[in-house]
Amino acid sequence: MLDVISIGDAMITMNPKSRGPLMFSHEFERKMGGAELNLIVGCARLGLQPGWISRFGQDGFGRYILNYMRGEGVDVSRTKLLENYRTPLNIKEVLEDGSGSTFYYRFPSPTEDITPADMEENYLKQARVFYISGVFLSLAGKNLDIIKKGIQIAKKHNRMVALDPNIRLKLWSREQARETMLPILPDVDIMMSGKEEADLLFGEQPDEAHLETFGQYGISYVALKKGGEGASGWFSGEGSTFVPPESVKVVDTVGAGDGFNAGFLYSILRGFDLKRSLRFANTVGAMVTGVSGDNEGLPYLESVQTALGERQHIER
Ligand code: KDG
Repeated sequence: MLDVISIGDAMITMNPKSRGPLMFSHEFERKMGGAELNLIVGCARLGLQPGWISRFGQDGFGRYILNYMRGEGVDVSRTKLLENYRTPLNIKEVLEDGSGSTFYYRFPSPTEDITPADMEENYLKQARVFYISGVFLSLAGKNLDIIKKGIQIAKKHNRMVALDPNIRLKLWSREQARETMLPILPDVDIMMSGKEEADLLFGEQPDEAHLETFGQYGISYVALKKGGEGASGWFSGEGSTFVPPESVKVVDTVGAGDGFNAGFLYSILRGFDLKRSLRFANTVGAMVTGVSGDNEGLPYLESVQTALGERQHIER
């Protein structure tokens, strides 16, 4: 039995070793990223059993990602290395003030190889949650049919569907994101959205209004992520609440939302109430920001429990 299954691509991430314009960045650290990859690693580190449907180039980068994910305990039986593709790249620019940009070299994506037939009923029905990220939906129009098949199987077997809109405006427009995602919201059970993404979907409105809008789609568990400003949430039957941010020395915010999602899914699967779920998820997200890289800071369960004061840290 698996806890969470997700589908998406993976990228080798090149992080510049020094700050400044990309044109003058001569040395990079090779890391890896991808919203779904980060989520899957986050779930594994918390002790959930995740499975991943993906494709990589049959090259050293693809092998590195595959071996790493296998080492984290992810079920990689539905991933493939493909001879005709190269593993995508994500090259980062970090300016002196810490702001930055990301440059994708991710097309053709090896995930083009995935078709609805790869959404195997016998596999998907094993997981309690089918996790969808807007990133996979944005890579190709045809990915919507793949996701719809996954949703159909999940619903047939009474599994939960989770969504993070994860809107990347370098990959598609706000209108495309809305047209693609709004129709699937009635099938979503768990929504984890950044405040800015909710604004892109529904127009700018206060947190409470966003929570209510998601609730009107019949979504039972909602989190609205606000980064350094905390998070709001709503559980059907519990109402809404807000939790303040955790204090942390921020090194790199990329991947924090995926970490939050892993913590939120963990909390729902363990039956935590809304406040505890938001606090747990916020803590995981905050811990990601304390380490450079998109997923290196994803914590193991003991570290989260220690940070929450539920476990004592014994140094030696
Ligand atoms: O959520 C973090 C991801 O966005 C990052 O790891 C890679 O930019 C990325 C993407 O598009 O998946």
